[in-house]
This record gives sequence, structure tokens and C-alpha cells, in this order.
Amino acid sequence: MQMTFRWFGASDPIPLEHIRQIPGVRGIVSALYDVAVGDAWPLAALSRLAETIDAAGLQFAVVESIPVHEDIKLGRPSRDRLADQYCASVHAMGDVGVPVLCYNFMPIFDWTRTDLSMRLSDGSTALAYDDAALSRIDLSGGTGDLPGWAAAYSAAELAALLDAYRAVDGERLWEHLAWFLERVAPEAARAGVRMAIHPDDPPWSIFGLPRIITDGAALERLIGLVDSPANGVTFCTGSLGADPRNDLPAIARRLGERGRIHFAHCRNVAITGPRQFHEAPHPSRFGDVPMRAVLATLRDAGFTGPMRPDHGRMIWGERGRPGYGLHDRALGAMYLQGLWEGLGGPVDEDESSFPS
Ligand SMILES: [Mn+2]
Repeated sequence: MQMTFRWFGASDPIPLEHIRQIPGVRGIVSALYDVAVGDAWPLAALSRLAETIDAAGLQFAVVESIPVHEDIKLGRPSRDRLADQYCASVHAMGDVGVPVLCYNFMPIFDWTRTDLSMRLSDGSTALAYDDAALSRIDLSGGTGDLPGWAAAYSAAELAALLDAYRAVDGERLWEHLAWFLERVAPEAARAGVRMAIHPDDPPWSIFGLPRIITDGAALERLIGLVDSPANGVTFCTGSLGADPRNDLPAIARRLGERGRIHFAHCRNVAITGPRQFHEAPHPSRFGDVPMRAVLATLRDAGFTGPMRPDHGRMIWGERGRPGYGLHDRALGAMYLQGLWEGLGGPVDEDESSFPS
């Protein structure tokens, strides 16, 4: 296991120099944030990002993410050109030496919450979701009322997209995902890149849109679409764990034994009602994710890939990007490394090296 940390590039208020001071964190999870969705990522820009990360004594370990254009998810004719451009971005990753690509296949919205700063009993704040609150959000004027998505779509753009998805049910979305993977996964294999789909967050339909990567059966179906080590999974405990029917260690075991977990997102969620949860401190007892059992399963599967603490609460007066402050994620990184060490998971002894 390699402990990593997400960094949003030059606009991230957290400098790489601070991430470098979290013991054991050497890998950076990042992306190009100024390329239009669907366009090929310029190799020069990706190289510059990698050099910036290298110069801070860190290594670019994961791209999260290259967004998949809605036209691919909708199966529109432009998908041929868009898939070619996606493959070009994946090859740029390979040229720069970034081995893992986290992506998702959620229609229109990816992560969705109804409260970005729910106050917990200790005075910290956390991201929260309540299906009843979501149902009260009116999208007729665009995404202005959806927390975290305010500027994403105008009323007209969103109405057109929602209308287009009326023709795409879950099975049609699976067909479009299979088409995408058949095109991209072989190129990823050639580029030396392992694709790792992120589960849908939350793992159920929202706003009437289909969501398909929601449970263990879906993840097993996913890896069967293209039978290649390049076609794998990001095991996100918080996303899958929001549905209490998901047996996280059992899912991790089945995917891990087949060598298809390429990235681990470890965070805790406290389920407070039907389709209602808030994010919680990382240790197992503060939520519904059996973190120790998950990590023990990853250890048993011989997991050597990158892991990150995923989200954190806002603590100690920190203000910043919701879910992505420094302090609580750093605590999470330390907890996860302590748990891993206690479980006897393999640890890289030379902190300056970074085995691939
Ligand atoms: Mn995640």
C-alpha cells in the first residue's frame, strides 16, 4: 500500500510542501483542471504537473480523474472522436509515468451531497446527504440550488441533458460503459495505465438519472466487461458504504483476489436513516464502515496500490474546499497507516523510494 493525498493543483490552498510533511505520504492524486471535458490532455501540461510534484519530493501516483464526456455516456455519435481523445489523454499519462486512472461513469453529476458543512457534535463540519432534502431541490433553474454544483449548468443546458437521459436507462448505460471500456481499456494496457472506476456516490439513482456502479455485483460485472488487468476498480469505502446492504470486506475480497482493485479510497460514513448519511472520522467506530476489516482484506489480497484518506471533515477552524481540508485528511492518512502497520501490511521501508 502506498499512502497518497489528493491535490487540486496550483489553485489548491494546501501547498505540496505541507502534504510532504504528513508522515508516509509520498503519492499525489491530481489532474489537469483547465482542460475542457472531452478534449485530449496536452502532454506538456501533464509533464509540468508531474515536475511540480516531483520538485516537492512527491510522486504523481494517480490521475483522478479524466472526466468522461456526457456524449459517451449518452452514446451519441460524437463518442468516437471523444473516445479517441480520451485515449490520447491516457497515453499522455503513460508517457509521464502515472500508472493509475480513477474515473467514473455517473450521468451529469458525480458526487452529490445536500449539505457541505453539517455540524457534528464536536463542532467539526462534514459533508452530508439526505434523500428527502435532495428531492426538494429544484433543478428547473439549473444547478444553482445543488450544493457544490452551483455554477455547473445553466437551466437550458441542464434541461437538455436531463431530457437526453430519458432515453438512457440502466441497461443502456451499461452498454455505453462497455463500449467505452472496449475502446479505452486496450489502449490503457498499452500505455501501462490501470483504469479504476469509482463507484457512484451516493450509490443509488438521483434526480431520476440511472446509476449503475452501486454494489459488489455491479463491480464484478464491470471487471467482466473487458477481461484485462487494465480494467479495474477504485474501492471507495465511503461511496459503497452509504448503502448498508453493501458488505464491504466481501466485495473487497472478491475484487482483490482477482487483482482488480487498483486504488483505495478509505473514509467513513455514518448512516443516520434510509438514504441519509454524513461523513465521519476515519476510525471504524465513528461510522458504519468496518475499516479494519476492509484493510485486513486488502492486506490478504496482497494490495500494493495507492490508497488515500478520501474526504475529511473541517476541523481546527480550517476553511477550504469541502471534504478536502488538510487536517482531518492528514489524521485519516495517519490512522490508515497505523491500522495497516498493526495488521502487518507491507510497508515501504525507504521513505524516499516509491515502488511501482
Ligand atoms: Mn471516493
